[in-house]
Amino acid sequence: MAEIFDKMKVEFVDQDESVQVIADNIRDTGEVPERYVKSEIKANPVIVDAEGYNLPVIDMSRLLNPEFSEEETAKLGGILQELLKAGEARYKVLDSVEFTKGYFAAKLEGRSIIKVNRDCFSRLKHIYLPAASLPSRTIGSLPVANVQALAEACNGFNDKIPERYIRMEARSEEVITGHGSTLAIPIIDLNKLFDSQSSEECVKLVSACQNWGFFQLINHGVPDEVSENLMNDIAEFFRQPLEAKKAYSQLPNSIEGYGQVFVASDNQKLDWCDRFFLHVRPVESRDLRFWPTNPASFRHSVDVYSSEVAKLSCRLLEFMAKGMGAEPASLLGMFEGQPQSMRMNYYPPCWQADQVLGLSPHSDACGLTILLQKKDVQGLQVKRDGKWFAVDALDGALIVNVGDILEILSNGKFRSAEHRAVIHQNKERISVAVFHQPCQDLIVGPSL
Ligand SMILES: O=C(O)CCC(=O)C(=O)O
Repeated sequence: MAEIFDKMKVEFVDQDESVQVIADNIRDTGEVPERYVKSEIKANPVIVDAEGYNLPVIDMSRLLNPEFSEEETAKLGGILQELLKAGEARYKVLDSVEFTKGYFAAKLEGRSIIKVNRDCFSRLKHIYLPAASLPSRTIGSLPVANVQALAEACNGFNDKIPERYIRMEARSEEVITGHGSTLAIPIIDLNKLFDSQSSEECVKLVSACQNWGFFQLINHGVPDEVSENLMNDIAEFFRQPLEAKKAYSQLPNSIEGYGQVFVASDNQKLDWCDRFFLHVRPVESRDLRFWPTNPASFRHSVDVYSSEVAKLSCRLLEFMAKGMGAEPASLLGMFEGQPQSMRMNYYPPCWQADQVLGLSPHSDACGLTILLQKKDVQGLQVKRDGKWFAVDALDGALIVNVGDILEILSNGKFRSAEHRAVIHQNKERISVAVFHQPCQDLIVGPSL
């Protein structure tokens, strides 16, 4: 061993004086020795005390406190997602035909195309939606029985519900109900969003879009009277005799008008629901053949409600753009002209309510949906972490959800959640979904 050390020679070359001594010299001479000058420091300026820039703060005591834990966990989840997300888009190129086929195929199997894409194609980058191939313009539905008439015919214990309506999954999947004060999906207050002093509501909005893809909106500015008029007119329309409603029946290869949607085969399971679908905006897209004249105020009520909700959707998109880290003007530009359609859903009661489904699980193909429902009868369920959560809608609140297009634009930061509707045993339920689509002929891909 000693021999090895004998052969080693350690030489200290160019040894500096201690840095403390050098610092003293610099103070005296003002000169920094060349070896200590690092030009990359100047080339990469460091931002100090930039206004508005802060590392996110997670409060451990809130995480542990049951009262705040959900909110703080959501915040933490958002931060982790941000970190994981950096890098390439999660969405691959899909042409419109593939998207349309995929949307309907997934829908028919009770799934959502975006979910299928999340699972199967890890890099869905763009979806091109040329005007001619918007799903609702090209895909019709096979005619099936009118559900309202069917429900009237089999409303007793001895009446058998036709097999095509029996949905075992309605009972077999876990449903979380009775959330008490938490009401399952978050509540967002539009007034607070506008209050520039309060960033808390914006954090809540982002967390709702990330974790649920759904929220209830209060103080939304749509006058109660406007919503009530619409709901009353829709209820009156559905109360008319079947023949009167059939005057507005869908035509082949279209889902506009009165009827059912997404029925593509004779042995497919069916929803316990009749629907009435209209293209509402831009105004030139309206096909008045489908716009009822009875009740007399129907057209006016749809028009007024649609314009209130269009304004609201712009406000929300602006906040959502900020929340997803995008330029509000660029996101709003994609929704310019406000393509908007309205689906009015009529769910008759069913004495075997736990064996039928009002609306199969799906996510919405649009950017943003705003849902109004008739007071007192709940039925919407939202999927999160493999479980269904029953939504207890607050009186007067609107329910807002992120659609597939916003999920893609946000590169997966916001979630387009699967949802479905269940049936009440002895009360009818009416809901009105207003879908906000991006402009036609637009290539949609992650904007982040
Ligand atoms: O009726 C509901 O609660 C849900 C309606 C819906 O999801 C739809 O029309 O797409």
